[in-house]
Amino acid sequence: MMSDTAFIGLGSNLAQPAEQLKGALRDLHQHEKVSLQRWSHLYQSAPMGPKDQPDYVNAVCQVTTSLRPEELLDVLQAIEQSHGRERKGHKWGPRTLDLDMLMFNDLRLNTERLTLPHYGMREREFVLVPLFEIAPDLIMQDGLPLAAWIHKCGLDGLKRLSEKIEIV
Ligand code: A4P
Ligand code: MG
Repeated sequence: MMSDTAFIGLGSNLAQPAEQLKGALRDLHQHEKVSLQRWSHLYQSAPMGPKDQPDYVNAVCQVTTSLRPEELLDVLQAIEQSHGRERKGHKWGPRTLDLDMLMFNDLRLNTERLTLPHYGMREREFVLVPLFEIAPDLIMQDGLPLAAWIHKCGLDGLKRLSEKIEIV
């Protein structure tokens, strides 16, 4: 039973970012214990953190799954690896593919491997805006609607790309 719902943030700024995100959505779609429900347009933005790196392309998707949160993280990390992700240990550096688990049901978790909801969501318009596109009624962990979080976060220079990914 794929009875649990998770939101996943996708990001890339190397090696044809749009293609990386497209491939990652296909990989999720093809996993037998993950069912891809909805996904946002692609959004381009300047890098948060070090500026000497290319612009990012981001998206958010919603899945249902029969996996436990740690197992879903394993799947996300395996997909990152298969897309040539290198962990160089330098914070917020460029990457071919980054998959962050934003939320898993309304679970709160803080283990060595997994913090839920994702620690950085609140400040990241490139997460909140695509999330709003696919889940406009979402209530966040502090009880406020997602729209209120977006209002506080501001919308500096996030650009929605015209292409919407088709999954076949
Ligand atoms: N981890 C804990 N909680 C989670 C979770 N909810 N989802 C642990 C995923 N992973 C989680 O992640 C480090 C460890 O976090 C994992 O081993 C996992 O056990 P990582 O992907 O290896 O490291 P990272 O992604 O380089 O670090 P970090 O701090 O997660 O980077 P961010 O926050 O993802 O930032 N600018 C724009 N415009 N768009 C972007 O997408 N992304 C970054 C990277 C920088 N600037 C950006 C963007
Ligand atoms: Mg990450």
